Amino acid sequence: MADIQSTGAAAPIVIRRSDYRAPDWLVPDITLDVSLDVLLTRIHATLSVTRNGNHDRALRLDGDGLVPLEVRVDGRALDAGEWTIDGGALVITLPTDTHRIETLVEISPQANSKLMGLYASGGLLCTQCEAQGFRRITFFPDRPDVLSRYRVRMAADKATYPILLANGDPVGQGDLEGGRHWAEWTDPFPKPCYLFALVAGDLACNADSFMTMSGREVALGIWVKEADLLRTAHAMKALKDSMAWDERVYGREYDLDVFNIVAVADFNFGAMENKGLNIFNSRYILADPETATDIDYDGVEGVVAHEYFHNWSGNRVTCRDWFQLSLKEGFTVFRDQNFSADMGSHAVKRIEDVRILRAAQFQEDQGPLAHPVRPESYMEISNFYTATIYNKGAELIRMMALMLGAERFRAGSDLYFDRHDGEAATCEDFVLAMEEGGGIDLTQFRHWYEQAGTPRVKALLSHDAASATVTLTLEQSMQPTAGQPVKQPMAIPLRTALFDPATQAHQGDHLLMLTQEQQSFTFAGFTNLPILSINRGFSAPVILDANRSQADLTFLSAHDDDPFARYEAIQQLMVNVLIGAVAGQPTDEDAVIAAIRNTATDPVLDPAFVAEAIRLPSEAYLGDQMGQVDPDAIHAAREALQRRIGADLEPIWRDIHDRTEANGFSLSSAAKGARKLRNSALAYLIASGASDGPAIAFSQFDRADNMTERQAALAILANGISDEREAALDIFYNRYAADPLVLDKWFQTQALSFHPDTVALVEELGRHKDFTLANPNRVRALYGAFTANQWAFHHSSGEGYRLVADCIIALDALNPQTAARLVPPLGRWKRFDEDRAAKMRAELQHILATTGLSRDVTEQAMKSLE
Ligand code: B3K
Ligand code: ZN
Repeated sequence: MADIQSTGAAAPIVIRRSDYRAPDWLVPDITLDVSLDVLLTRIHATLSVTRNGNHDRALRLDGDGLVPLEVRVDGRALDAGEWTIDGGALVITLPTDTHRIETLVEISPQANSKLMGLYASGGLLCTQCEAQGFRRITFFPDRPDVLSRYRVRMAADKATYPILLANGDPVGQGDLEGGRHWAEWTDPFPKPCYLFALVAGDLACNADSFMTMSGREVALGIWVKEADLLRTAHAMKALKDSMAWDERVYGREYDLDVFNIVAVADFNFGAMENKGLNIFNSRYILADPETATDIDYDGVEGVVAHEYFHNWSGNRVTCRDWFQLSLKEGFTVFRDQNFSADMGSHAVKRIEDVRILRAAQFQEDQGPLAHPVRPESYMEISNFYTATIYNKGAELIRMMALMLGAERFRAGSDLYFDRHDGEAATCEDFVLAMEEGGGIDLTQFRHWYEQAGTPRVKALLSHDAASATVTLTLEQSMQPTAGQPVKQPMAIPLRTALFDPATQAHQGDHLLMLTQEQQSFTFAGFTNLPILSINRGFSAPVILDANRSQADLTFLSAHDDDPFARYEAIQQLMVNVLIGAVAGQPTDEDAVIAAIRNTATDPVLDPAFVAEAIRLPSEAYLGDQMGQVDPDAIHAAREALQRRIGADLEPIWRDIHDRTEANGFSLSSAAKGARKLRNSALAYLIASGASDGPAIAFSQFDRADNMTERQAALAILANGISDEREAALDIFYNRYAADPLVLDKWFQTQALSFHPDTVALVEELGRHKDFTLANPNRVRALYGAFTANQWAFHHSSGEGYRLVADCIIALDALNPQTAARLVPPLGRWKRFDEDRAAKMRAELQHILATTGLSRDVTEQAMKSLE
């Protein structure tokens, strides 16, 4: 901490899980009367409040930047001396146990650059309240365990805001004087204020309907700008598929008469599950072949499902406090992952999800911001919407589902929903429901919620010829993390199979429970040493060290019947070669080439699986495998291996590339898989150094009838130096300059590129006329992507760090939440050499020295220096 004492940033207050106390006052009902205007919106709130328990504490209504213009208790206007403002909150001492409180405030949506609370985006007015944005709209106990019934009346100029939407069901509307109109909505389901939403604007609707399993008709609406209406079909299909899936798989039915989704251009993250009125970042709603890649289509499907599933896992059963965030997020990610798997390929979805987990969550665990799935403390809750809460949280649910089996898991989830419907629950409530409903003891498993860090598991297989047995010895360990120097052994479910190399078969999948620090499992009936396939399906989120030979990995890469394990074997072959090359050791590249040839030419395999399996591990993932990350050596080794794979197998890449050219666009799994493989083949073909490579890539770029192929070709060209590169970037820009979501791709592709001047190019793009800090998507497309480009971001000059730090400082003044998300890459300094580490720390100190720095960025930067 010595480093930060010389800076201007004061340490924000720490909120602790152990300090939880039930709310002093409840608010069973609230009425909001909102007179909307982009410059000045007036909010008149009426709260019925009831004292909770026997105490004489004052009523405390959170507020952030609000000034009460009027405060009334039971109809009587209070004098200024009868209330106080404390840390933004309105404090009133009340004589009896139930009262009616009225407040009047004015706020300016236009001046709201934080995009929290009520703000303006592209001519619309919309809200974002999770986690603590409602206090920027009106005075209220802004905590998730205060559940209220809402009645919302909005009034606005009819020409500018013809559509007025809020949570629940519409109950009335009409015209007013002066060209204004009003609409009223009520939501019968009590909800925490973080789920409140309203939208006003000139919106067109893709209207549809869904018949629930009990025969109720729900009116569905996806609201967008008129010009975007044709791009909403995929989102609507995803919504209807999700509704049917949640009925079929979890027995959960939708509960209101309407379900609306609105797309907005300026949004701090992906989307928001407000009751009956989801608000989305437009990138997760709008999709057509010309502008969206297959990954974008999958993103739309997955996020629409995720937000819809929150209606039960999050809204009907919500969180008691923000330490329980993974209760809704981990579970809902698990649900959306399984939905997407059911809609497409289980094998490929699992590989993609693990890739994301390793890239984002494993990195988090290795750094100073490592925290448990259920954190013990925070300064700013917005900083805890992390891969640990979301993706590792989902892995916890997945492990429970695996240990229980489908039927008992369903019994557990039924019990959870039935028991806690209408309540604000805890992670412990979920685990208890799984224990009771599923009939399992999860005592030791609870460490997964408590302990930060990724367990490491060593596996060693030995054979005893005399008894014809094999023994698998497993050993687990966990690195200390901030505040947790010593870790308890975890309960780790490992799906395992033992292959007979002669028959290429195994005798079945075993679910081994590793519960001790060291543990052995013995299997009878083996006359020879079998080949170990372990952590099949990535049954546990651990780092495995099975130290298997190249021969064993080669065998598994060809014969493992678990697709994830097969993928993993090929990846491990590549990692071994690349890490060896970085260390200057002799490496067995032939084994990698053989495995790739074998996989790429196997006619039985799903092309989407092949594309995943033959893809080289990312530079960041390779860095994670090293004691100290050497970005330049990793880059050089990976490029060299890619060249070699490209050149040695060039005819295969040409063949795949030609063969997978489609006539006409389709979104079928087969067509998506073919595009994915085609793009991988193109990348290897270019890497081969073939003289016609850039021309082939340019031709794909030029002729593609879809964004998946066009953007991939652009990205491949952007990595090199060629006339085709400059031409393609120009054409792309001119063709899509009017489409913000596609222009994001133009920025992102350049920020991710391996062009030698990427750092300077990113700096230049930051000054481009289309770059703006006001739009979070644009910031993420340029600077977010750049921090993911290990080689460029960690350029030895330190210029990459400077660029990002300057962006954080400038953005923090506008939008702290999005600024804070850019800090963690600078916090990974311990993983790099002294020179880089010193430069990263210097930038963190530079950030902390900024006057008026937000709590969001202060927390991230302070912790990153520790
Ligand atoms: N619950 C929101 C995330 C809110 C983030 C607030 N900083 C979206 C989601 O996870 O579904
Ligand atoms: Zn969520």
